[in-house]
Amino acid sequence: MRATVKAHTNIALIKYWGKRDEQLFLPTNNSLSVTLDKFYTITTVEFDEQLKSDQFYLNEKQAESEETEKVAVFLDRVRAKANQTIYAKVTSKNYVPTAAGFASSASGYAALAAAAAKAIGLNLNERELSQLARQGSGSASRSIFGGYVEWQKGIEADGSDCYATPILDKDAWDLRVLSVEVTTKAKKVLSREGMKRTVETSPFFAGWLEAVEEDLITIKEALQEKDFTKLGQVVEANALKMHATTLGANPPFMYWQSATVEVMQEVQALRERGIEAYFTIDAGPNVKVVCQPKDEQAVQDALNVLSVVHDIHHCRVGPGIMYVTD
Ligand code: FM0
Repeated sequence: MRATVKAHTNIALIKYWGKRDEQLFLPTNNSLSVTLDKFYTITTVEFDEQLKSDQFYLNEKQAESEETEKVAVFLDRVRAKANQTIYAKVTSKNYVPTAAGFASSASGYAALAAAAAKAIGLNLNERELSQLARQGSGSASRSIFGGYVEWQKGIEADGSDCYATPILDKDAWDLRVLSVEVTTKAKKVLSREGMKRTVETSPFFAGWLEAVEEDLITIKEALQEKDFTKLGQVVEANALKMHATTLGANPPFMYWQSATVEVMQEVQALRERGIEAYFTIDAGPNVKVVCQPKDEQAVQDALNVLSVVHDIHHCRVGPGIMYVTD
């Protein structure tokens, strides 16, 4: 009753921002991401009759009780599906630079869902795993698959039509994502809390929902046509619209810092110099820059000059979940 899974993180090109059901992690809009090769989580789940409670070890240390409780709640869903009551030991290692602003929750819950399901003897397909991973963290639904992935919001109240589907294979389009870490000391508004506050209080949220539909159509055209300009423009605009909703929230909040804006402006300046790069930003101050392989070095050189840039991680399009035999 033991299984190990490796899952990669992903970056949303069209953002998931808002839930219609917090318990089931049902989103208000479809989102579209690219899975990244560089950052991942490896998780082993072992169900054991001897255990009196679930145990969670993260990065070689026993996790805090709050983290362990979240994992236990997730395992309850897995146990309910399998009609079991047996507890598990979960050992997880994040190969995600925590300061880089990448949510390790996406790779974390994708790996946990697949490992727990396998270990307990559930024979779930990728779609079912995506639905399960979603109930740990929404963005994890997309990390089951490699390449370019769309998460369908669905319309059913029970979430039965809410899962991710692969749109384009990882080898179909070789784009690069530079994760630009900026120096920061700011306190975070977690994405879960931020999106909730936005849904409940921001008058701009209605505009977001309207605009995101059009953005999804555009990005799917761009992926089909391999039109990088079309893709980049909609990626950058979609991120800006997501962040605009936070300014209208009550109380208002902003994920950007001055360093964030400096990187954004340098990316725009790069385009004026004929180097095509576009940025996207999640629920934090760091910036991810999307470009074509031919421009990767020039983008890196330009961003490295900025004193606010702390580190740059280079990613390619990555694969879906993998079962590891130990
Ligand atoms: O990834 O409350 O998945 O589409 O990263 O756990 O479901 O951490 F920019 C924000 C990710 C949100 C956009 O939210 O939330 C995206 C974001 P949960 P997540």
